Amino acid sequence: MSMGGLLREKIVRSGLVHLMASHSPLAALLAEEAGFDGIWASGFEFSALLGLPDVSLVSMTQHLEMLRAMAARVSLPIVADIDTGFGNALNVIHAVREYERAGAAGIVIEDKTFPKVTSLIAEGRQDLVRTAEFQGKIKAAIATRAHPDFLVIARVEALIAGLGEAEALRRAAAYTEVGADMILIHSKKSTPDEVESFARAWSGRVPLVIVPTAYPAMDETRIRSLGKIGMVIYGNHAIRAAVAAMQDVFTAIRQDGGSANVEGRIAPVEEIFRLQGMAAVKANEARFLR
Ligand code: SPV
Ligand code: MG
Repeated sequence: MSMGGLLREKIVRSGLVHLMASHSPLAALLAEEAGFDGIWASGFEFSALLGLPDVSLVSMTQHLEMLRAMAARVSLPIVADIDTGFGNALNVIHAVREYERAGAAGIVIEDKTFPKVTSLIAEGRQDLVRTAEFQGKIKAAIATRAHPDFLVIARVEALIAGLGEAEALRRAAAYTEVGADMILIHSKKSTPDEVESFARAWSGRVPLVIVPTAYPAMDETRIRSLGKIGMVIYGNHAIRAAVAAMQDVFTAIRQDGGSANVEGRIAPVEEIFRLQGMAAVKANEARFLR
């Protein structure tokens, strides 16, 4: 079964799949071990990993290379965050070919203008493309995918842009009309109300995807109770966890003049060996190096 098929099957079987953002194969591996259903190849996380803002600076090639490296280390389906699709519908055609070949289960493409500005920033410049132009991008993605199970998820940024629920619903319906498999409705409100209201008003023709970063009160019980959401993405928790842990440990080492005090709260080196697959290295040494 294709990765897209695997993810679709999980959605049908459990009603709701949980994806964790990853910026590296190691993060993806940890998400897999923690029991997530899939990986979100987040543009925000990968930009942050490179020390860059999430404003269309990272190239498709750079992102693809990381996605391939992740796909080589985990067996979970990976949904690629391809931002605006790197240009117009012609760029989307190229991107879909490349991401599907790289092993992605699907893509999320957002209806902002290129270059985009990260969604959760306060007072960000959030310009959207015309609905018809974005429909063209969705159609291009669908016409290009080699396997019909490859998920084409349309991301509606109307709430992020402050255009209101009616415009968000209108765009979501227009994207579904041309074949989008799911609608990602994004919100940066600090409570779930905006997304819950959208979900209640949504026809339910295709399932919704949400990224409850700004409104963490939206837990899985609350998500399931709406009956319209098929995928939840924890959009930046890997990089935020990593940053908080590194800041804590780096500061302590400088303050304490050594690393003795942090030993108990960092992973033992044996744990890193395990994640790196050193057991297989040892077994192969015994088998082949004699
Ligand atoms: C990402 O993780 O890159 C996303 C989600 O697109 S957000 O940063 O909330 O826009
Ligand atoms: Mg993104």
